[in-house]
Amino acid sequence: MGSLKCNFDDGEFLCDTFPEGFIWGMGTASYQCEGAWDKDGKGMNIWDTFVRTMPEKIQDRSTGDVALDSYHHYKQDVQMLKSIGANTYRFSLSWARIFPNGRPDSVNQAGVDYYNNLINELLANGIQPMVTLYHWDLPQSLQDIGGWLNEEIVEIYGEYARFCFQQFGDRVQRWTTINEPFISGMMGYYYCNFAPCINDPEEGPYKYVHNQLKAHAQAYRIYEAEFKKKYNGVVGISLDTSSYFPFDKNSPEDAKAANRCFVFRLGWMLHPLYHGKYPQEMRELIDARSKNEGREVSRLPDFDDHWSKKLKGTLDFIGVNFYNAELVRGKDDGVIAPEWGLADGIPFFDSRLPGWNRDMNAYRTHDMNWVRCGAPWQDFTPTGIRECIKWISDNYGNPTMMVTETGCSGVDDKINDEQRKEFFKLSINAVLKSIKVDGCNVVGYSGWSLLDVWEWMSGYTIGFGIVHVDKSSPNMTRSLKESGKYLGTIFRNNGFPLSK
Ligand code: GBH
Repeated sequence: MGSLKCNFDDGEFLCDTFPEGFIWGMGTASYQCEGAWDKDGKGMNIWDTFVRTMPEKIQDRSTGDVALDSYHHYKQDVQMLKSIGANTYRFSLSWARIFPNGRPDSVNQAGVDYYNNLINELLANGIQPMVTLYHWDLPQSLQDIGGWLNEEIVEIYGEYARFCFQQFGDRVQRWTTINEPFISGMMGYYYCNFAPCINDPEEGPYKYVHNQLKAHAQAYRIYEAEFKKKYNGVVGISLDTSSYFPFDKNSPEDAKAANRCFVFRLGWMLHPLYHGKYPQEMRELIDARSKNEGREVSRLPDFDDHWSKKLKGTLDFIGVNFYNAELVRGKDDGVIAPEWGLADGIPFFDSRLPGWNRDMNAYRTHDMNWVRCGAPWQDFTPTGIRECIKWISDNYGNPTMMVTETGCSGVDDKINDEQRKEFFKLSINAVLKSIKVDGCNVVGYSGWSLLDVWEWMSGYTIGFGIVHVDKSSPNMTRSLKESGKYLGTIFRNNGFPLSK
């Protein structure tokens, strides 16, 4: 194994290795890679429905029906992981493949077998499975009763989680309950470009996240009471965030506004999971606005005593998903770049939109000089992850964290993906500094994504993979990109040791 040459030229690159036992991996999600949407008894989920009822919402009108057909080619995926020296694979379970109607009475043995086979194949190759229970593909029959806005979902999700712990818990040590409540809530209920596409921008995301937090706690408590002693695994959640920097470094107002963005993005979830209630700053701002709007009840719900207690202390680790840095102003003085990150023509980051965006009273923009990645919403800001990790550490007592996603979008993704290679180099070095310089407790790094998976509303127009998949070849041939080869060197070296 050749060592990486450390580059001292910029005086900033840190040559050092990660703590022993560091977790290295890459991730995928069921709907984005499995395909086999109607095979072997799988039930419909909200994405199966969405791509059929609103095909125009997907940029290239593609679907995840076949995707990369990991359902039939998972062994190739495992070999790719092995070839880069990964010790972990982060993947999600398709709820409707396990319970076609969302509930235990409908259990589909073929679905359970598929995940058993995948898990066993991983372990046979020295790779630990890390399972996401929910990465956005809700069974359609649960959406039919109101989905995440119906409180009943909390119990039902708990039953699903219990079943998965029972079936796979003897071999799966690391679980995340839910992937990115913020993104899925905002895209599904605010911008309406994700399933289930229900337009309720002012209240929808708040209700959605509220029930997801309860569902998380429900699953955590079930694991704690029924499985922890036996299996001694860990349960966390994956939270998405941008890094928020003050636009003007000398402006205390901008600094406060940047902090408020972190509170609204991460504190929204972390405060209930640590303290049993939403952050005070959020509470006050949203309560006041709701009142001004003539509402009798705040748009931000509340937890009763029972739930407050149940929520508190339900994180063994925090999964951090990071894609973007943003600059924040305390005042709207016209510096917002209106063309930035368009979602259906609506600037995704526009702080003037109602609901969450406006509630937080901060004006977000980017630097026009930043290099861009492939997706219109992504600037090339890999080192920004350090800021997020530090914010969590400073505000929640330096908890155990793991990077569960970060990556670089590309267009016409090539085997020779120089920008992505550079992204991972700088990103992983930033995480190394989080540990070695900032003293943060980061135990692992799982990049996004293993394969060029189907990218939701962008279809196949952009990719994040370190593995290219030839979708026209009969066995969906996987080949490692340059970024993947490079990651392999980092993984095997456990970082960036000084070259001898
Ligand atoms: C993650 O989402 C997901 O967990 C993962 O499934 C996904 O493949 C990956 O990131 C890459 O997107 O076009 O302006 O509406 C979080 C990140 C979701 C953020 C899509 C940007 C589109 C912004 N992204 N979103 S916009």
